[in-house]
Amino acid sequence: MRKSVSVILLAGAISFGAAGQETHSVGTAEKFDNQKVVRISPRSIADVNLLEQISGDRWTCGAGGPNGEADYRVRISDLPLLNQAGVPYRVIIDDVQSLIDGEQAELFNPFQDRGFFDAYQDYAAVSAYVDNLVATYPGWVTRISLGNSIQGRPIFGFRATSPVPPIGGSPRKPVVFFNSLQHAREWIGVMSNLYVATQLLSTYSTNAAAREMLDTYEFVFVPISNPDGYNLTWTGQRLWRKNARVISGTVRGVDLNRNWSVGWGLSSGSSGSSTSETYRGSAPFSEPETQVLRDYAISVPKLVASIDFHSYSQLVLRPWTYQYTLPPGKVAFDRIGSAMVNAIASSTGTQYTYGGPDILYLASGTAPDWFFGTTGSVALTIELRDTGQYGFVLPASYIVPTGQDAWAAATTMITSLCRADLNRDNFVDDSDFVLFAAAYDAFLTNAADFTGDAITDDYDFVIFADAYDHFTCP
Ligand code: 0X9
Ligand code: ZN
Repeated sequence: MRKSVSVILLAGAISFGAAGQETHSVGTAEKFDNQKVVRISPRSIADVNLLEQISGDRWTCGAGGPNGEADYRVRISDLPLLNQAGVPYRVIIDDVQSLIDGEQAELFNPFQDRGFFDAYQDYAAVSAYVDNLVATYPGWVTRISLGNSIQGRPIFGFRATSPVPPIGGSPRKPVVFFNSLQHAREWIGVMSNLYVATQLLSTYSTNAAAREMLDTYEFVFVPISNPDGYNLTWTGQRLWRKNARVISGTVRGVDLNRNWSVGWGLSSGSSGSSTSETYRGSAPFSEPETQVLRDYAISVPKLVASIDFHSYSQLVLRPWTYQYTLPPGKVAFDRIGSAMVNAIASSTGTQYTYGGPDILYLASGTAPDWFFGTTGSVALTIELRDTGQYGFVLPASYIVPTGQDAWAAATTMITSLCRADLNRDNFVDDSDFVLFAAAYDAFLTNAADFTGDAITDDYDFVIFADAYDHFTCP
């Protein structure tokens, strides 16, 4: 089987590219000439296996499930293999390299006067933007450093909240966490994440929902979870997905979204082979990037919700991602997820689909499964635009509209949380009261801690009682 994209960092060394036999050495951009992206409609698993063999680079699956359509990057010279085998497919991207060339021309056009969200931004520019936010919103935004990537790049982020103090003298408000770019080539995630942060902060005084959110919660944004991979995509390896772990002398990489401990290691949703694009790594949390994200999340006293931004396919995905078994609180996920896709549709007219692994594919060892599995908080994956016209090489003109999708989704998720619905059946009723009372009596558990102080106490009771009076989720 042909292996996936590999980069050689050692001078003079040579490697073979995926879906292409071209070789390249240090500093040379990997080229994707004579390659297309095809959308296959597999008749059986054999068709998928054939594509895994000749391509090795699945871009994504469209909504429709494991037996639905899947997108693969292939060489033109391999199309006869598909034809011979009779695999039903259509070409969705005719010329991968020309998309990348167009993007490069736009990126490095010196004559364009652009705002931050009119163009994709590299690691240094994103870092500078975070400093700008800190300077623009002193006391509201704090830069954080979570730790370093495998090549030593800081994984930075920022905390954002209003000066309204946490209820009841709690040291910290409950936290909502937004994470993007575990996958290096999914540039739109970085921009959408920053767009959400910017909207939240800049509309505080004009938008009641933004004010309510910033007064109630603290937001943590980590725009670039995989800085080494991001760097590769900006320096010639535009379609790099994984991190930059060196294996057998070559940068092969681990898929960070297969490296988390919940569901880790299953071959149904990850690979044990380092040449695969879904290589899970040698052990759960073998990678520094997932370690530092995990450690930061563990340090948060009360995490209420998180979104892991990816692209593409326009999906809102609930847990579990590693198994079809329904998660506890599935009805609450359904309520929140449906509200999110409806909100996106009414905001930008763009259709997203909500669902579980049945509408995509199984993925083992993902971040959202870990967040949900270990904290019980609402944890979602959002696959942003588009649906395959441009795939990962989404033109910059999509940044603002996709940011608006993300903003509609994020605000709706938060305002739909209904935290007092402790058993997550979409009603705040006596069965929740029983759970609340038990937590209150035990005094230590943070199960019903709405204030974020890790104790269920009278302050939480006030919040619970208010929701109980309304008897239903808002
Ligand atoms: O495979 C992934 O990690 C995500 N898709 S992507 O195309 N961005 O790589 C999706 C993972 C989450 N969910 C499910 N498979 N349900
Ligand atoms: Zn992804």
